[in-house]
Amino acid sequence: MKWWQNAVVYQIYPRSFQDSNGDGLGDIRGIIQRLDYLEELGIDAIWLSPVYQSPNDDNGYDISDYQAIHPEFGTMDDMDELIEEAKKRSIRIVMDLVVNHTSDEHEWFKDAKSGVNAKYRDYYIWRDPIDGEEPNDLKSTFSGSAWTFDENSQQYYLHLFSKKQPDLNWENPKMRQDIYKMMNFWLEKGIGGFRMDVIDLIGKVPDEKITDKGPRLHEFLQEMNHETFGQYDVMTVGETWSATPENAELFSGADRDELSMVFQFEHITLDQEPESKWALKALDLVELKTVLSKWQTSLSDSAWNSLFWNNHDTPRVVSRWGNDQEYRVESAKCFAVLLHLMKGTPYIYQGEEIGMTNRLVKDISEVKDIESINMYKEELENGKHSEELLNAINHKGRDNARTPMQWNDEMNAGFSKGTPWIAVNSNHNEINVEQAIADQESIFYTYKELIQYRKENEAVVLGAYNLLLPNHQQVFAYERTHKGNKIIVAANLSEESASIELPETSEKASVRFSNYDRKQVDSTEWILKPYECFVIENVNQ
Ligand code: TEU
Ligand code: CA
Repeated sequence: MKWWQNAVVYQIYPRSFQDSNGDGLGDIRGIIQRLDYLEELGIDAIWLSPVYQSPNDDNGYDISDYQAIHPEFGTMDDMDELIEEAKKRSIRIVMDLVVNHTSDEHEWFKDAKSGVNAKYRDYYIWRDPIDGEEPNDLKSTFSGSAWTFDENSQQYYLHLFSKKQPDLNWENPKMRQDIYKMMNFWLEKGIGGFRMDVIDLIGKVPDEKITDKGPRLHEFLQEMNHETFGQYDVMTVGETWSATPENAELFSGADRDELSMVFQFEHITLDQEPESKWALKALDLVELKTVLSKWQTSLSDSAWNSLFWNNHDTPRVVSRWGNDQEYRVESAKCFAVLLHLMKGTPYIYQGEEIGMTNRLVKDISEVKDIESINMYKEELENGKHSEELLNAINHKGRDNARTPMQWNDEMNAGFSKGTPWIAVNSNHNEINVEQAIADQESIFYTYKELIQYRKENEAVVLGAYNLLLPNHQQVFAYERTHKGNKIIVAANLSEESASIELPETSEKASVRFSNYDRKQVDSTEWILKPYECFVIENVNQ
């Protein structure tokens, strides 16, 4: 078994985690100060969102120097100390690799823009206008065309994200070798691996409007593996919005020499219409159970699942699919138990472990995220009303995940002694780490116990998964079986009580992780309270 198969990964969005010097921005020294907290939680690795040199057009996902630390986050010495201090606590640092695009302020692009014969011109994707227009109707994820005209050379360049994030040309072998050199610079520092930003886009064929699943994608990933991380005992996780169980085998099969695992997003898109995430649709629990169960059962033993509800791009799950008012604690524990007892590597997004919630905005002036701001502008011009757009942003905007980590009930939730770059959620008085640590019944201790449980129970890591009650509209229940040892996991994801039937259990069966006061297993007819979850162990001992 690889270390990352029974590991739990904690994602830090550094800008919002802990500010150590009072400038209102989280930083690396702030993370070092909080390593004891993460050791207490029991996580094995930190996925660190970008801390590199960047103009912050997309909060660091627009990199202008891959081998320099943004001064707002600190110095390379701070980064080396973070890797060292984390290692002392058996925590690996997994860096964010953003190589589908650079910033337009990267030296390569500054050179490329200087003219058609520039040394780095072909590191990017340039095309002549067609009939005086963009080469085709490829769209940017951040609204508008994916092509921007460069007056100087009278050509368009491609950017699937903001115009300050020009796409790299992966057809260029010299460009690829420069990326591999950079990756080896980081691997030689002893990092634990890479999370790879939109990595399924590097095989794009723009002239045929192919963006994901391009013809050379797996060739590039195998080359990258052989030239860099394949020589280390590290973890790689690809962000692949196009993943299906079929291609996940190609990305993560043990014999593929590609990645350890991928983030698939099929469950994340269940509460939207096909056209966009902003077109809201109510989640259908049966669909959620079907999709997640498909991923649990269709990957072969040689491939591997990642498991997540949240990241820095998604609204917070307790607000999105739970109940962040009356049943906030109960529903947050339901999502923790459901995710952490599945097969795969679980990811915890900062604040998820204390049940942090979305933060509502009343006006677009409060919004920081380029994706939301560009959508608002574009849709306003298309005649949509501001209230409808703000409602969509309050449901799906990425700022929901980026409000500062809530450490205590003091000013700015203990995140910063200065003015935070983004408003702190006013519920930090009740929802914060200090309160959670002091309360044995807090969500924090459910996460801590689940992380420990994974380490002690091979059934959680390797057990076969089987969905129970597939058509129940309120209850998500499944069983895991390994070498005759079976556990049953059940959660009522509704505000009404729910009655279910469960398989016969042995005398020795016992209840674990109950978020109410359920103590024993006493029948096959169960009535679950609103947002009640529990695990039954020794089901058939
Ligand atoms: O996200 C890829 C991406 O497409 C998301 O931005 C998604 O489309 C959007 O959030 C709707 O859910 C990665 C990074 O995670 C994101 O933060 C960056 O903005 C993006 O790539 C560009 O680097
Ligand atoms: Ca700071």
